[in-house]
Amino acid sequence: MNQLYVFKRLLQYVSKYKSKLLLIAVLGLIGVVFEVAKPLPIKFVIDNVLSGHPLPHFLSNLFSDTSFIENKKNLLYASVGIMLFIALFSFVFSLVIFNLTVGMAQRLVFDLMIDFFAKLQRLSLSFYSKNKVGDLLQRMSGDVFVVYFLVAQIILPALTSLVCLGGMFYIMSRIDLLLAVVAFSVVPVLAIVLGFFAKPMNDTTTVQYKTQGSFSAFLQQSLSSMKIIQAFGRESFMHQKLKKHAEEFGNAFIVANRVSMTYNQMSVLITGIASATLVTLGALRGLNGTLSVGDLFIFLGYLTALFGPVNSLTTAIGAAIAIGARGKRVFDILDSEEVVKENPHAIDIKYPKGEIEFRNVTFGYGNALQLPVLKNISFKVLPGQVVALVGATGAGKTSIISLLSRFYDPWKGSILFDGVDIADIKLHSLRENVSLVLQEPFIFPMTIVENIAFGNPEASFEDIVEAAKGAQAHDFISKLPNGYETLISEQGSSLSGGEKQRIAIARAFLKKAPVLILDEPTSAVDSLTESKIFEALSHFSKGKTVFLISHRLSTIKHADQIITIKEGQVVERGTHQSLLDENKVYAGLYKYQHIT
Ligand code: DCP
Ligand code: MG
Repeated sequence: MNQLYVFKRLLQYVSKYKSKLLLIAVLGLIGVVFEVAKPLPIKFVIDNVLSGHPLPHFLSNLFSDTSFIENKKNLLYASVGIMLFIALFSFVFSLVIFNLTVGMAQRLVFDLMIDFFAKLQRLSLSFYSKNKVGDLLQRMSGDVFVVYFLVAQIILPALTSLVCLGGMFYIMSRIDLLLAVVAFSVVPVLAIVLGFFAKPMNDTTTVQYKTQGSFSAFLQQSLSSMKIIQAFGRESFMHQKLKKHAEEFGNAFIVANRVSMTYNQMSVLITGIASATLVTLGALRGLNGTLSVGDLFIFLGYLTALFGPVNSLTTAIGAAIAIGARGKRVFDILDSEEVVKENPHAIDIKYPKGEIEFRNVTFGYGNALQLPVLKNISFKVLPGQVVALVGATGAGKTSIISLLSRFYDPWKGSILFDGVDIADIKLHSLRENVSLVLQEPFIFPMTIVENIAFGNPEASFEDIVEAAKGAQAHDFISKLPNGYETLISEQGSSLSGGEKQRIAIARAFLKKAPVLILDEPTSAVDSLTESKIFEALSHFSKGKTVFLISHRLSTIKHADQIITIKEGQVVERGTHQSLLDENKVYAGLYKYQHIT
């Protein structure tokens, strides 16, 4: 992805605000007229008031009664009046332009952020195993501002500077062509210097934003694992690591800034040399009488004023280079491939029944060259059946249900929901029909009510309480100071592991989906509470297809179907009794649990 591509993409965002940009540009150009006109009244004061030269004809012709302008004081007041008028108007104009620009640029950043977040929500879990949250955070909260800089530091300043330089050149060349050409000869010299600096500036800023991203990523990871760091007493180890990241970022920052600073200072030096040349030439012309003092004054005035637009042009170019590097970080994500893609002809599940079939599914988390985690898995579950997946840790149980919710796509084979390949079902529709309780329950930093109703925001309070009762969560929730309105702190740290699990179960109970998946939902609760939850489960799951993963085999005895997974393969299927009769893997596991 190159710089031009980044600009093309950014301009697509800007084009939404074309008319506003045009308005700002027009106002900016009017502002330029004031800017260019600023030194002119002083020329009148010097040449026509103080030195007594007559006014130029085009001005004196404006007055029918010449006695007014023949009075020097009147002329002085008029010139000063014009100066004040210009000052006042440029003040008002810059305020208006600034407000319009900032407002528009802020909208642009907002647009880009929203798209970025929407994309993040579409990207599959394999993306998140490759990209660090902290780095993504940096891209979304920092790097998206490129679009702001594009408008506020590049497009508008470059445009007004160019026009301003054009206007100055016109007036200067009217006074003295040669001097004007000398003044403007800085422009090609600056271009050559820029050509020399462009690549190093791009390279060093790229490194700067990359190291900044890994710094944020490290910081985010440490902050969210502070408990483990403290528990293991590894503060100084983490401190060293942070220092290393901070140093890398700091060094990259210094190098990048040193390069752009050198570039900026070289531009200042070059314009400085040009000024010195001009002052010499101009003064010499003044001495031999070719230039009036007023003209010389205008010339010198423009010369200092020339710095402004020339500097904002060079800054704009420097900013453009930095934007290329930062914008790439944004569009790398916005353009990254959605591994779990929605088929354009995908359908909605209209009348879900909840029949699930795995057909020769092979899957792994890496690429197809690595070893698969699931090998040739096939089974069928009828609507309303309870199916239990059992097997040793790492056998692949969680992987199977992750495929069913389409967090990942299988390498080979297919998964069918009511006879339709889930790859042909809209992601939203598929997930709407599957309720999930994950092995590691996730609790949002919101109130308990919001957490339980997360999958069914329209649920009534009575339904929420009923689900909580079923999940054996009602009692402990009622004892909390604010009951159902209690706000859970970040990462749910104010709840115990078992309490979090019960809230996650209540959430799944409340979501009216025909397929319910429970991945070790009760691993952190005591056996009495567990048996109560399973009693409620049979009430809440009436008519639903239930996938149950549990290491405590006593909880799955009544399943309609038990599937034993070993090293990613289905090794046996049947009911509790038939598998005991077969006396193979399941029977072995069950007997072991019963003896101990
Ligand atoms: N695996 C992986 N990348 C992931 C998740 C898992 O490489 N993001 C690997 C680790 C295991 C294998 O896949 O070797 C199967 O993992 P599962 O989580 O599917 O295993 P189980 O759910 O059966 O294990 P447990 O009972 O411990 O939950
Ligand atoms: Mg698991």
